[in-house]
Amino acid sequence: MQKLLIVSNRLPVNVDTTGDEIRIIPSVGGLATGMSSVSGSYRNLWIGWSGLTKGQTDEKTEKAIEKELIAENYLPLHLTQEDLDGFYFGFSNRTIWPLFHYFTQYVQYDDNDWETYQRVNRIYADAILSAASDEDMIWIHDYQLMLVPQMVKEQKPDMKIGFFLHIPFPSFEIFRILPWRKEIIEGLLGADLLGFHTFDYQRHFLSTVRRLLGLEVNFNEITYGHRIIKTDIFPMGIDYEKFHGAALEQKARAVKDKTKVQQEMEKYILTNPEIKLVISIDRLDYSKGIEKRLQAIDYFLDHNPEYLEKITLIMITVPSRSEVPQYKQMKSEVDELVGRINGKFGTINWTPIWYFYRSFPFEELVDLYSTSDIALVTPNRDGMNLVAKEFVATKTDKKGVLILSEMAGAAREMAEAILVNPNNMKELSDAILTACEMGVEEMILRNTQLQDRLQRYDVKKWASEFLKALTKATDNRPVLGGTKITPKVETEIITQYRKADSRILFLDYDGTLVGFKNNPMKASPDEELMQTLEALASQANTELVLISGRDKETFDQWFPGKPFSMVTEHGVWSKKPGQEEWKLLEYISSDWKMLVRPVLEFFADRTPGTFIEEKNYSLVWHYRNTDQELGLQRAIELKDELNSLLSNFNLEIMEGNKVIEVKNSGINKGKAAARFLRNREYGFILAAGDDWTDEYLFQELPNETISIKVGAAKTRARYSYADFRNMRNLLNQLATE
Ligand code: GDG
Repeated sequence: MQKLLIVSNRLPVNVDTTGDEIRIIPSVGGLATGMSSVSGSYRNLWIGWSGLTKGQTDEKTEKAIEKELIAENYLPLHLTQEDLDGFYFGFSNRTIWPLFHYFTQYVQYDDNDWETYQRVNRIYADAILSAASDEDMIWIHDYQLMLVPQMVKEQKPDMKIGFFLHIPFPSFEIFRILPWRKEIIEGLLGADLLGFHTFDYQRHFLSTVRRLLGLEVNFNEITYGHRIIKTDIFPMGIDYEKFHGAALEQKARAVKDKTKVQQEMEKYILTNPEIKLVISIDRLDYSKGIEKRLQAIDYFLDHNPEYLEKITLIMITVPSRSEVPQYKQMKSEVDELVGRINGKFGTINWTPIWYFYRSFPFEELVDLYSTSDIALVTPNRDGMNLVAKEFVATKTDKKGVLILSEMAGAAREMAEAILVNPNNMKELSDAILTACEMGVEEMILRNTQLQDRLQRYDVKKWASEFLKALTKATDNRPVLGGTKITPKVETEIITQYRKADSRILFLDYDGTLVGFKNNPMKASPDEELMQTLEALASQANTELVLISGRDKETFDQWFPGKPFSMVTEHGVWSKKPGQEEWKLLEYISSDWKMLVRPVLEFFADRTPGTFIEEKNYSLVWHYRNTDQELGLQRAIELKDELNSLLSNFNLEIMEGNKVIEVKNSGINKGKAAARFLRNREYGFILAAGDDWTDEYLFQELPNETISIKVGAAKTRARYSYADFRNMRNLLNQLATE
């Protein structure tokens, strides 16, 4: 049976070693529920930190804990206090968490933390590699483990790897601040499927990939070397039945069987029948907007004195990451604010805020939700926010109002809530007033729709949808271009080459033999390449043809008197070894340039970083050096404009790698190459190219040609390589006959 490996920072269990026996207590978070719901189809294994640090217990106990955990399908990782400090409290929670929640003022850049983050991510990756086989599915969770996908993919390219980010992915303008931004993105791109809560996070991620790595993105797919990586939106749901069911069951209980919290609340309501209970539950975290929420209550009471003694905020803040300085500071700020408001408005009979700094057991949590009239969920930023969803799920009579921040991912699906900007004090206060005065009919209408959706798309559905998408993304892994050249295929090509009595190689230049440079003139051949080309061309019965879109002047400058043929401007000119002059292969006119040049100039002028290159028979607009998104957008506009302008001319608009070239039609590399094959038989023909213009070459040459596409894209070529380095490696091998 196929295994599903779930990997998260922490295992969803608490290990209790205080008694005589080791007790494994499962924590009942949403993730664990979602995972257990899909476990029927797989053999599950959950990998994560056990919650105990190395040395916290003696070795014997550590072994015993490990045994117990493994028996329950948990693979515990052993982290030291130092690991945790750098990896968890450090890089994860002092760098990534504030950055991804737009708290740039809190972001700490610490090389040691980064080192530890990499080292600990490696521990997780190694655990996966040791526990999984090729056909298994790996689902990695969250911001603590962003390097793990790539670390695993490197070793096991066929493993099916999914990654889900539980927190927001920030806009590129924020993300680019990070010194290790490339490493993080490359780490994530090891996954086959990347999941986000909302469209915005996905959009930010794709834009980052495009801008930072210049990768091709089509809709929600990223082309990365030979691979296509999918991204998609999976808004995490809750265990609806569990919350709704518990609320129903607890309500039906006799008073004496109710929880203590419930009994107290009911007593309070009895003596204060007009009271509105407002619930607020979060981890104590600056992203949750707790201070602003308190200020809004202050503002509300100031401006709506009729609600004095008629509204109570039950505020639960759950201790969290108390080793991170900002959390400590926030704790004292919240303590002080609560004290001030209670001191300012409180009476003998009434305390405006009931404040708890601890967590509550599940049953009490459900009672707090279901008995409150209003939930105030106003984070500054929140990946999703499950509290908002849980509150609605417990409203078995559909009475209750959710006030929800627009900045929570949940707001995207919960339009029937009162949506607020958490920074707008007046709006927040007005929302509290609206909630207090909302009629029952309207509440029922809103909650019916909200509940329908929560019930349909619950956490089980979330988990199964993700896994379905991961299976789909990996089962028919799209093969881009031709067959990937494996070492075995490479050996076969080399053998064929050595056996052949006459051979010809057609090689494109830019992107095929050298990488792209911001300035095309800087892409001149290096020493090593020159030696390879000369060595190949000097072999007996071997013809080498450089076939490029470059102009002849550049090639003359770079390759003076070299022993190989050159074809320039996509087939307009050709020059054989030993010849002094270039030969015009096709007679053509370039009168059309007068018309096209001003259009290209107009685009170059309003797109910073782009420029025009003029060749004898073509004009080229280069947009590699501009902002990736702007460049693509302008390229679409330009093609549009040229198409309408040129319909009466015999011209062609060619899209190359970050270039748009206008040239006379009917001239192409394929036609030029075919001339070399006239009147001659070759036992071995190889053609390699990286862009669209090389497709003519692949199309025109005989079927037995070893055609190689360099880079990933649709192609007619038989084979493909990830990049120019692989191509050079093959040529080097051919050259050392
Ligand atoms: C991250 C993202 C995203 C809270 N107090 C008690 C208690 N809780 C439970 C709630 C809820 C969970 O904790 C909190 O989940 P949130 O979604 O609100 O927030 P984060 O912890 O920040 O989670 C977030 C989430 O991941 C999932 O992807 O939504 O945006 O930041 O389930 O019920 N549970 C109990 N007692 C408490 O006192 N029993």
